[in-house]
Amino acid sequence: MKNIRILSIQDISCVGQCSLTVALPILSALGIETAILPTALLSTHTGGFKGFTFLDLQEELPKIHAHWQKEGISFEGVYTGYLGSQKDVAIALEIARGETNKGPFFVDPAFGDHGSLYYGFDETYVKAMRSLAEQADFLLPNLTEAYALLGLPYNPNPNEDEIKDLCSKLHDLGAKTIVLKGVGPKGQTGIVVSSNGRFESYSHPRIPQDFHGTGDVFASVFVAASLQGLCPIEAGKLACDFVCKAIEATMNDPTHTYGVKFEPLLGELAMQLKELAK
Ligand code: PXL
Repeated sequence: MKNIRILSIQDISCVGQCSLTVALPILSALGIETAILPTALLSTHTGGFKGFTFLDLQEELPKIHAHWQKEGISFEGVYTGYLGSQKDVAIALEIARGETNKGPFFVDPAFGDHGSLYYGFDETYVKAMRSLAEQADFLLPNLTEAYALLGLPYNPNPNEDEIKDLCSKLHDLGAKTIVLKGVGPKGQTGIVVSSNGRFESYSHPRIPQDFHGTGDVFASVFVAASLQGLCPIEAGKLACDFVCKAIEATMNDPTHTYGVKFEPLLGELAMQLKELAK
């Protein structure tokens, strides 16, 4: 497995198994050294908990970046997720498309699901996120985010032609490879990968239970597997299957409703990726 250093720009939700508390263990287990740029500090994620705290770290970000530039620190990829504010998005873009990033730019828009935006986000944030999507080498939206990025009404069940059209419009924005999540035939869910005129898909039976942070688990596995040399559909399959296993490991535990219990599965995932990346 390759020894690679990337930067992940996301919030820290102290409790809740999402964003950096998911990205760090997964990327590390899969052999990727992961530097972080935390955009905000929250007591928990914003879904399912009441009265969470939120400290915006945006004043700190340019100072951290300036220090890295002075030290000549750079990365072999940048992966962004939930950021928090429009200003964070602008800074993330500057870093991802400047000298600090020598590798691919992975963008998980991470601003909505099931046809709605996450708490605290509005059209202005979506518009800012569009500027990241335009520059993405890999864009990983769910259906909600894909439609919102394009300013189109949400359709939870697009047919194949509509999915192709959606991907083509996202390419028109500028995104190179698109991994559209949450699509599949009836009773199934999965991904569609659209890249260089090729269109591939993967689906599996849909588990009828939702957990927070599964998008972050998917993105983290996808980023690591891609950097370890897997093609997008193979990286996507690995990520889909891992999310399913993590959901299955969590769904019978009524005390664990905030995220998925992915940690005990990381050893097996690392071995799987090592085999696939040979
Ligand atoms: O999993 C995405 C995510 C990340 N960070 C925070 C969130 C969410 C989703 O709700 O609230 C703070």
